[in-house]
Amino acid sequence: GSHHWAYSGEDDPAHWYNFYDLCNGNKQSPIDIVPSAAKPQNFLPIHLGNYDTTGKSLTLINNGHTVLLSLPKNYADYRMPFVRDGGLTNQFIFAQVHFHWGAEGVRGSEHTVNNKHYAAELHFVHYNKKYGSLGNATSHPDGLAVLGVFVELNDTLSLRDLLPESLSKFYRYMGSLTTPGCQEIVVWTVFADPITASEHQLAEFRQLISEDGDNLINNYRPPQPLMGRTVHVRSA
Ligand code: SG4
Ligand code: ZN
Repeated sequence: GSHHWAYSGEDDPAHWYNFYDLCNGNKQSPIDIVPSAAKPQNFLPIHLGNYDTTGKSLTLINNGHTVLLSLPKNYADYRMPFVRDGGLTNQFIFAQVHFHWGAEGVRGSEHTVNNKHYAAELHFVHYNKKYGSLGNATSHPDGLAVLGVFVELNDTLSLRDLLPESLSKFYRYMGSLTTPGCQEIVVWTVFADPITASEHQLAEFRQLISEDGDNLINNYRPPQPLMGRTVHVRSA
């Protein structure tokens, strides 16, 4: 589908299902994470490959819904960043990282913890290697692995700090894309430890303009019902 969707107004998240059926499914994302209800599990540590190979070749674009950082199309296969282990069933290849943020620092994350919002949330989107591309992977229930990272306000940030210092504690559940068409194809990993950003840095994001010509703010979907799903937690 290609019907207009937005985070406020007539096409806000409460109305996405009118044009995107799947947004009304039983395994939607994001969710509210309740740590005391999460089931402890002995996942292997998350293994990130090629995450330290960067370059001047990273592109940052505003696509009207978010800011998206990706690698060039001709990036060599052997250098592609990937994630495996951590309870994932296969190797998942990096596709892009994007952001969700609020108008103020008290909201902006998509996932919440005990109903607490962080100021922003990063999503590292990866596709299952066996499907060859992001496009192919989005029609399979084991198509994507997204790593979610909370952003807390503070005063220092270097780009290396886009991932938390410790990856050892994370939540794991089966969910969906958090934007239309809301396909239920994502194994979600949400790290417990946040990274930090300054109010000034988030102010830069809030200057961006959305597809509709408004300020690009509050581009997060509210938590969706668990509908009996189990949230697992790894803590080393
Ligand atoms: C954002 O709208 C990105 O622009 C989309 O990326 C992304 O879709 C979508 O969010 C949903 O991703 O981690 N929040 S999420 O569930 O990655 C995909 C693109 O359209 C398929 C490239
Ligand atoms: Zn996202």
